[in-house]
Amino acid sequence: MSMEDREGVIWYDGEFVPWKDAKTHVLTHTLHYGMGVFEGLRAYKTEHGCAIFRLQEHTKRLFLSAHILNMKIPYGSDELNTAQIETVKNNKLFEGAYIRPMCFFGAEGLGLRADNLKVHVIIAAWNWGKYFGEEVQSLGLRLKTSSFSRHHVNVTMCKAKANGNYMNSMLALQEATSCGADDALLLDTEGYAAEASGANLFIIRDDIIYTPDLTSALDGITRRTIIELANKNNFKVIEKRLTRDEIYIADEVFLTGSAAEVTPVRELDSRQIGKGKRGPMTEILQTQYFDLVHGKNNQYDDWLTYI
Ligand code: PPE
Repeated sequence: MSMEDREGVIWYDGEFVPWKDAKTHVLTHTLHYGMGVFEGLRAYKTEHGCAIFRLQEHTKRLFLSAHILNMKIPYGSDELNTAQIETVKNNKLFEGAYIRPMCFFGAEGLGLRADNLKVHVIIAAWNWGKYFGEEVQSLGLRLKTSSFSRHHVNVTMCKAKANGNYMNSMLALQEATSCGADDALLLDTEGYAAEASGANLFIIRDDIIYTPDLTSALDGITRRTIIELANKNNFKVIEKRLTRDEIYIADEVFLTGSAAEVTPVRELDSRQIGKGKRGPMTEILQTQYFDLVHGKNNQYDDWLTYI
């Protein structure tokens, strides 16, 4: 079903408009140059109703991304938090949702020098099932090292979840899928593993968890969650530069992201990783992640915003 042709409502610049009417002019600045910022977060069904996972942190990152791009969001974070809650509620997504807020420059002017641009904000939400499909949750994904490097820190801004950054992700993903893999592993410009096209990377070797430092990878909120859970389990976590061959010889590998959740990796560049399926520590962290987002761990109640 086309994303345009759905029932429901979209929050657009402070009010709800029917889904099918949430249209924007073709001369919208961000459509031409990619200068915009967005978020992606999920709401899950819990015993006490539907709850958005780490809403405040996602909204905070949206504002930080906008700050990096020198974009002034004409709303406060409380307003956008409320709007996201209302978006889930008004679309009756009580079984769970993926929420997509985005800030973009309008069609008030065109050209790189346009200086009269307004910042517009939309929030959409819909039911987005498993990002990689159900079966890979235990079987694991196949990754391929990309010929496209992750952004250099001085080319685009890696700390910003910026629309334009995703051209790089899409080039890498298209290449990987056309070679029969499920996702791409992007290396940084110095050749160290950075992340997948839309998810952070973790590897496990001899019971120690490693994840690339955040020089060119997105500061993922799921990544932070997994580090917290690993610490609670007394699993050692080391953030450092990782080479692709460290991944080849890892015992376990998994990806994290709001959309991707916690997804095991079974292969990189046709080399089997570990036993070629979800490993035991990955399974523990994945199970704890799903328990957490479904409100089954009351130690982290403040990470859940009930609808
Ligand atoms: N790296 C990248 C490049 C990325 O896009 C994401 C999220 C992450 C890491 C993980 O970040 P976090 O969600 O805070 O744990 N990718 C979003 C978009 C995916 C899409 O296909 O669109 C997401 O997961 O919502």
